[in-house]
Amino acid sequence: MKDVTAVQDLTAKTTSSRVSDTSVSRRFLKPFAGESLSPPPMWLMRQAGRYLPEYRATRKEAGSFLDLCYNPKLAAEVTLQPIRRYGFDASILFSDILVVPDALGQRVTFAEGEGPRLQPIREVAGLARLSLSNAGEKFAIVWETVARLRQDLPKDTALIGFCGAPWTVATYMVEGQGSSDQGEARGWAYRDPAGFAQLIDILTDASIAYLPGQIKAGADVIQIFDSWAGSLAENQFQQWVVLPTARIVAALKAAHPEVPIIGFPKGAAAQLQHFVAGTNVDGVSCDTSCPLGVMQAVAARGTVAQGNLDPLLLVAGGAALDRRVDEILDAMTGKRFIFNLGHGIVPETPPEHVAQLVNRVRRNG
Ligand code: 1CP
Repeated sequence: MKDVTAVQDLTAKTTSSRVSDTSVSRRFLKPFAGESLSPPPMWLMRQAGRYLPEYRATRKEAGSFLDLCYNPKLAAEVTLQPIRRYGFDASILFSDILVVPDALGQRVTFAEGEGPRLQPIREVAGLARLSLSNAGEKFAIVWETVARLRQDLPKDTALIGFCGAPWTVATYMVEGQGSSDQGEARGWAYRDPAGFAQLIDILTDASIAYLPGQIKAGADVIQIFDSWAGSLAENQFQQWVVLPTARIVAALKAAHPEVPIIGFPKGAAAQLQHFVAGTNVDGVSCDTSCPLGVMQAVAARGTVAQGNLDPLLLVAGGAALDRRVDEILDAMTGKRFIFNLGHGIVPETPPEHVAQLVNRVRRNG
């Protein structure tokens, strides 16, 4: 508890950028107020990234990937790059879900051309390395990026803050890197559920300390990325995905009821209604395998559905891309819907295909 208070003190010191903004009506937020827009608001997961030459240049200037995440000026710059090119309705803070374990004391590195690397934590004794009381300094750097963005973004562009969901962040902390089946984390959760719950609780508390600082600095919406939710059995999904996410949502809603929260339980389309009911999120991001009928059903029950174009269609481009965009729009127009991909843009994506997509969604081409 003492840990959380220390970070909350820091949050209180963050200058609020929200106050001057309340009169601006951002179209991105309208589906959350029950309005369906045509064309729908749009943004793309990983809209800042290696597919853009200007990102590659800034990334080089910054040094390592985490140096970029912890440099408010350059992190804000790469956040703005896709907004300048494509005029998306929302921008997403440039950072990473692994900033949280790094801030807690489990140092993260990104080897060039490879994914993240962490010294794995495989049992309760390893949790002693983690401390929320020291995390505030790194969180504050991210909050500064958000505050800069709120100043520099066009006034009608929404700003999305985010964190990784406890389950997904835990998988990286336990594996020490990305993995195809999250086997080490699932194994620990079965072998020693009480010990694994301590890790999940630490991450839930950290998210509850981290996200309000993003909101106070100017984030209009929060997205919680649970990229590996789909690897869990039904009862494990309830315990490690639904309950911790519900605790984060309840804490944010108590302090900031006006800020919509989007969940992204990737790979869990069959549990989507259950996820929405159990967590109280305002929107769900739907992966590529989620049937449009499921997205329609979610939207019909009053939750915003976001998604779900295949990022590989954005590599392919051409008529196949146009056809699928039209199918998604035909299914979702008139509903509470935000156009997005089912997962992040891949580095091979030609930037002109993104322009083609934007024109198609906005019915300009
Ligand atoms: O420049 C580079 O080489 C790094 C590539 C990169 C980028 C652009 C990484 C490393 N992270 C990011 C940015 C990022 N990551 C954002 C920024 C905002 C935007 O969308 O534009 C966000 C929201 C994330 C979130 C994130 N990081 C997730 C959840 C979403 C998802 O993609 O599933 C995950 C799982 C990560 C971990 C991560 N960070 C980076 C990589 C390569 C990975 C995946 C590792 C693996 O293979 O498991």
